[in-house]
Amino acid sequence: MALGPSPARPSWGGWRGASYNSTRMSGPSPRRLRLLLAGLIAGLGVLVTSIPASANGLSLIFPDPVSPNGHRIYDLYVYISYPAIAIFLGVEVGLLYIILKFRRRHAEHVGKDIHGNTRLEIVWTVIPTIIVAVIAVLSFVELQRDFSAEAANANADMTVAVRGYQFNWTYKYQEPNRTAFTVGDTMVVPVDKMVHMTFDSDNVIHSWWVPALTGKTDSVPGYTNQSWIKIDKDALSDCRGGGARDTATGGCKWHGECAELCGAGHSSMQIDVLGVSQEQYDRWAAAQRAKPQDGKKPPPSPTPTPTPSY
Ligand SMILES: [Cu+2]
Repeated sequence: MALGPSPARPSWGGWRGASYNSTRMSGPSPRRLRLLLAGLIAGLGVLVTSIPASANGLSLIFPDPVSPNGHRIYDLYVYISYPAIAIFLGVEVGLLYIILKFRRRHAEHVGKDIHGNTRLEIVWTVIPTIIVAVIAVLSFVELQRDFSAEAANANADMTVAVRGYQFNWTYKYQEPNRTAFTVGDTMVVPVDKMVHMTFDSDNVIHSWWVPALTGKTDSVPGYTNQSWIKIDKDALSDCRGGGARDTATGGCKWHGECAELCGAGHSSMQIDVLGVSQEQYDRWAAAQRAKPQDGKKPPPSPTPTPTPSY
């Protein structure tokens, strides 16, 4: 079968032509961009307002701290986060403004080249460097203040040695002139007492974190990290900071989790700290001392069966 002459292939300029190019260059209409911007802002608003409502203490916003070092970490979080949010919004709004204002309106339009503008390049290098340096200094000061051995040991009323296992925690209580004892499950401490804490691990790296009390502290095999807590006395009145009332003791229980992925049972490494009055604590500690201490590992918490992903 004879094929006729193939139709002439339209040239770029002819087939799509000027009308295509002008449509393409003009981009979305300002109305559509305004709608997009409104949608973005609304979405961001919903996200931000829904964060504090998250249950189970799993919130992107820190709970109200109930220990002085928790307060300082909270303050540091605010000092860093609020300017970061302001910078983020400033950059995004500036970006949208520039996209709208300086968009390519005509196919022939060639924008001004700003490559090689030394002054501009110095400014956008120096400003972020200063910001990162300020964050580093503030963070380092806080680490020295609350996580150094000296700070953690200062005026300690008692020491609790926290040890991570796969997948559980134990707490060894050491008080001056008292018999030491070890418990698993809940860590019980008297409020308004300086509790020095040490952290190590039996196996892999874990991280002990109760956001209302103190920062994440890694428990590392063969190495001892240190921190401390001193739960505010008046925190027992309202269990603030996401605490739950413990009806048996009248104390408050603050919740946390292992913050270092440590194996298949990582999600089961929950943490509970029960703050009680000194009298309640003395009663509880006497009962623990009366129990036989066999020095064994705690029973492992249930380990989820790893399921292969396909
Ligand atoms: Cu862990």
